[in-house]
Amino acid sequence: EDGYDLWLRYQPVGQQWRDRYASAATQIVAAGDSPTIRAAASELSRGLGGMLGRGVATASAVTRDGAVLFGTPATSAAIAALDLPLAPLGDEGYLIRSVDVDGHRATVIAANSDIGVLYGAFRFLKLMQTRQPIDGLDISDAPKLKLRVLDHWDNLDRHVERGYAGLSLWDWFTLPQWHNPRYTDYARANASIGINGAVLNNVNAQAEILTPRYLDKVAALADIFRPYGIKVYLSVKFSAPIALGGLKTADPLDPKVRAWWQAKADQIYARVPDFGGFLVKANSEGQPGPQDYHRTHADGANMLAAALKPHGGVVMWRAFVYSQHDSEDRAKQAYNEFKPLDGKFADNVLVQVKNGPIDFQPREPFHPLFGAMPKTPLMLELQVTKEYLGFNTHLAYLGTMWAETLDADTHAHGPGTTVARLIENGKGTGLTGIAGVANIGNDRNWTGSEFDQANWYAFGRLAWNPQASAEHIARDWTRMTWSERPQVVDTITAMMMRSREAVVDYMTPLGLAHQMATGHHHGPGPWVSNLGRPEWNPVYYNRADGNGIGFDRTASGSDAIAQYAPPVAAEFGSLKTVPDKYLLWFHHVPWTYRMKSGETLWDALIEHYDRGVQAVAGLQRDWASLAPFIDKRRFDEETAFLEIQHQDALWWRNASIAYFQSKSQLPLPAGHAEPPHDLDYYEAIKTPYAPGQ
Ligand code: BDP
Repeated sequence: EDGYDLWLRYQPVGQQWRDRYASAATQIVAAGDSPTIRAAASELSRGLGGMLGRGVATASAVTRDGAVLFGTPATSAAIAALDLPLAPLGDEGYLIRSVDVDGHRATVIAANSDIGVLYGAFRFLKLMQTRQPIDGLDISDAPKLKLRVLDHWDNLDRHVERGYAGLSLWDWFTLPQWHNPRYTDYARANASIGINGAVLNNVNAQAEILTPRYLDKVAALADIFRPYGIKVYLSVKFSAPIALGGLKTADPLDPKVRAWWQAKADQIYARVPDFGGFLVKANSEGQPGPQDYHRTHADGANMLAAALKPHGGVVMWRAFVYSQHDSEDRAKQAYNEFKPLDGKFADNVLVQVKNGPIDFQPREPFHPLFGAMPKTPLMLELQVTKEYLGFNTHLAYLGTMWAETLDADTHAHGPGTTVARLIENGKGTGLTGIAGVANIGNDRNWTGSEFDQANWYAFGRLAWNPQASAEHIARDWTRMTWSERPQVVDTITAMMMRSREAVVDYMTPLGLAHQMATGHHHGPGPWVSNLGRPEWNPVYYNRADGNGIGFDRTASGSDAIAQYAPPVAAEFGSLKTVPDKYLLWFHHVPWTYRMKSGETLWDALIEHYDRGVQAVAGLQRDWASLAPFIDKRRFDEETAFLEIQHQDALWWRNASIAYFQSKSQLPLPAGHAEPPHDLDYYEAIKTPYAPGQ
């Protein structure tokens, strides 16, 4: 096994399950022959055939016990006759039920739309992949969010920004003629977890993607993805009217600029009638935007929205902004720029907000814009690729991290206003969504490591249901990816569940953030202070000095805390109630500050670093115990990656302690080893060709 099959391996089930399943899957009966229904039929053939170890017959009607009938009431009189309660399932939901059809025992997979049927087919297969019964079924499900989108930060030369899994999957050079079968497998994998959109190119966009030559290539991908319910979207460069259209300005209120975008949208929809829309990074990190013309983000977004509106497209406008002139506290800037614009966006605009106020750190409190824009649909942006969590080699299951954000209580409209509930609310537009920055490339195993597949998987599952349990998701993924053996499932699930906390502990414990080395963000750099803008430097975030450490975001400091609803501000703002995990995010405290546990901050900090390193050693031990049960190639790769992670964790621990000790001048608590080298040694370590920059 080389990981190519992801969680869709469909390996033969053990004898006891084969006996149970075989009689409930004797015949595949497709109602309809659209490309989507054909995709469902082919997936069921592949999945049932693989798991049962024999081909399963196809038929045009139910003629024996154990038939699997799938379609919509519109395409099948047999399904219509069952009079199933499909109305509440919307456009994408499905129902799976054990029924009687023409006197035969059957399973029906039904939906209002073909794509719902395909999702149902994958769910039916998952029941078997996770060894659930498939008789006596009565399941119905529908996604809670409308846009479930992967953002590919892929450049046209196939370099992937923050990508650790090879080159871009999109081979622009051979498109539109060559349809690499991988494009279809990508679509299958996404459909299996309900992802229904893909932004094909980097948010740091190249204008050329909008030229007819590239739009033809985009259209080819859209055609391949369409049967799987996946719409394509593009990141656009705000200055494209200048770069491509020869205009003198990209001012969103200029009629020529507006006409250019309208014509461009028309040109796109002529090729891709169901094109999803635009994703925009504007006035952030050097990207052009409406503020270049003294216009607002709303002016910019609404111009693009107007161009897309006649065709049904949407604008996903990013709130990830920070600018040179306001660097007092970078964490405050998105809120400051966007909150005043609440209510000013067109009804086909979503504002896309990262989970935390800084930038995809191993841990951040939730972004204060959640709850602060009651009139604007907010789309949550997560980073599936592990830019700040050890690239592809560190084992860090992000399901727990995302659940932490989704479950966070903003108190915006009283207690229980979690981020999940906020993003499920389209504010009257019907628009809801979530985006994940993809971790996918052309590596054989797609994501650069086996365990990073779990993050793609978990993103899809949480996009479908933001209130799903990260642990259930990990367990399902493990069963499908590794083994049905309980020992393997329990061990791997437990490893995954504690993995992200380990990364937080060895990289940025107790609310520290942005301590990574310059540019590539690989390895520690807590001492870095030489970068052009203050908020690019780790010292800006840790503020360590002879007295103490941490960023004061209370009223005595930047007062970022005031951007949260009063109960949250009160909790995080008080040293008595702030959770330890956010202590240094919100407070600057002396090295000798007494933690709730009674120990000093200094001692607690050291303990966290060591706990992180020990946790990785624990992952290694657990993994080693699974050697007899895991195929050799995948086992060996993960063994090596865990060793890399262990060395990196030690490096993080030693370098961070060496730096902070140079400030605190305190001895390490008993039982904790001094870093083996001095600070100069760690500062001199460079990783010049680290991937993903
Ligand atoms: C940061 C990345 C950078 C992205 C930026 C963004 O380092 O490569 O361009 O986010 O989200 O995390 O726009």
